[in-house]
Amino acid sequence: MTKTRRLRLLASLGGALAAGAGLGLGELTAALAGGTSPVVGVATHLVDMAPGPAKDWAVKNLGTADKPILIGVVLLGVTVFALLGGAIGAWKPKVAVVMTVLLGLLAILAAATGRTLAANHFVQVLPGIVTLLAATAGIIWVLRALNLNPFGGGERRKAAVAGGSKQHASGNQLATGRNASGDQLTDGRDASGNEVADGPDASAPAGFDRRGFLVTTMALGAAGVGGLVVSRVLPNGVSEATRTGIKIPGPASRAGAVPAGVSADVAGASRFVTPNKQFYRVDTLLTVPKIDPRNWELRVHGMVDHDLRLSFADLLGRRLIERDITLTCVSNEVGGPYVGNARWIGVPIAEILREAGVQAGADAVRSTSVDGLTIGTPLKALTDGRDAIFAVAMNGEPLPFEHGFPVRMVVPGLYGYVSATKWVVDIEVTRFEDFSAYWTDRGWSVEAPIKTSSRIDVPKGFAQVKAGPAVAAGVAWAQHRGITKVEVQVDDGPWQPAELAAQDTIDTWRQWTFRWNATPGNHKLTVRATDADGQVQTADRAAPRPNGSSGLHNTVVMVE
Ligand SMILES: Nc1nc2c(c(=O)[nH]1)N[C@H]1C(S)=C(S)[C@@H](COP(=O)(O)O)O[C@H]1N2
Ligand SMILES: [Mo]
Repeated sequence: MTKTRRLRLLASLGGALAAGAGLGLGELTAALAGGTSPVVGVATHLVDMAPGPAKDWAVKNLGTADKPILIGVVLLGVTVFALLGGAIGAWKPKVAVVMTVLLGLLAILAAATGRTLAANHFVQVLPGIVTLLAATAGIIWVLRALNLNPFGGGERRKAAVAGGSKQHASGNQLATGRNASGDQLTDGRDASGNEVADGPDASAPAGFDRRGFLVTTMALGAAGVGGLVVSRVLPNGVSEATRTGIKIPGPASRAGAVPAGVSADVAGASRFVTPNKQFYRVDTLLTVPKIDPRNWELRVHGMVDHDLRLSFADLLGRRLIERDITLTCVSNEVGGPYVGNARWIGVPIAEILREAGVQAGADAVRSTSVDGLTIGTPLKALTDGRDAIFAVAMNGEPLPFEHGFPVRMVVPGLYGYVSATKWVVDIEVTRFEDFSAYWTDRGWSVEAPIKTSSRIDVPKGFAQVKAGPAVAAGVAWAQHRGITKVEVQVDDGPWQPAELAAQDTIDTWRQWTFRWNATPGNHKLTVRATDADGQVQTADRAAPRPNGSSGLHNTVVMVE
């Protein structure tokens, strides 16, 4: 390996370690003091900036895995940039420093312009500042250890060259233990007199402080890894024990007993109640907030007669209702998984709005999550008598962190992105013409009632089925209208009624089963639902954007 290549290699390694130290200490600061984690801050901007189709693709193809993947992409980007910066530094040390400063500035910028709400703006950007300072000090340290003085003006350079000859000796000393490669290094340096003549920054002085470099890189590595590890083990927000330890008072109004026969008794069919652990999750957050309910507060303001501030205890002290409500994501493709049904407990939103006194002319509620994300909901959907709630419990436990602990909105009949604000902290009564919300800024419709839909759960696509009597099963949903009919078509045959499981409420999905006589060969099963308004699910295909997918789900089975 030539001396120049070797130097470049060491410098790029040092560059990456300097950036790593910056990030590690930045993460540590974020964990200790709060503020925006540099990596998460930048990744969140990528989420927000991602063009609609890219985001749709990620939601569809990566699901929840898009979050770790995104973090990985940011880390990879930083690593490549820092390796490159270091390598350039072997030739132009100043540029390496500038590149490192830019990296730090990016972290600060991401924190300063992120949508996170922080009372203290300095704390918000503090992790970014630490990242900038630590990474910059790190790269300067690395360059110095390699005898590449980034601030090498005339005088300094002379000093460095002089230092270099001193190190020439030490290099040789080491070389005795290491033989040829040390010599190579010094030899190469002597031979590269040409380079020195090339320009002021090309002056890589002879020899370098091997030991110093080793110490530097080890210290930087330790800072990076240590910061990262400690930041991960430090308690972040309240614990799982605190969450599960919360006692939700018994609701004043119980949900009706789930009717016997709500489930399609077929293996592989969706269960009527989706267990929390299996409940789909869609949000833009890279780290799940773990809000301390003792610090949580809901602000109600805007076009109201009285502003309200409600604590979590205030909320639990109010009249609670328990309801079964099926949630659906607008991003769900025909036949997709982003639908789930749970038993919720919460406070009717209408009662809180009544207490605040909604003023004439308002037509919307703008809700804000702890991370600054906003959602716009038609005021009417919150006050027309349906069971729109500030939910505090899901399937018999306090809301899981992922699903909005300690409080989220749940509104029957509307897609989640216009109604189901998780980690909600602020409610503003307003007018649609006066604001735009997070998703509507990204090309989704302002209002979005759920489209009547149905899905085949079994058989799965291309399942092998024995000829003879066979059964298909699935779910259908048209929240707040209710499902009255489900039909299945075999190949191009007539639409035949499926058997409907009992209806729980019009706000929940409904299971169906279909018995048919399977004959050998490939067959296509197609399903369609009819809602209580008499609307038959449309066969017209539409993509999820801008207001929900449509079209009929089908599945092909192989009968033997
Ligand atoms: N704070 C916050 N709330 C949010 C979202 C979000 O990105 N951030 N996504 C919404 C969307 S698009 C849906 S479909 C539902 C999903 O709720 P779940 O993750 O509990 O299933 O939450 C809604 N609430
Ligand atoms: Mo959604």
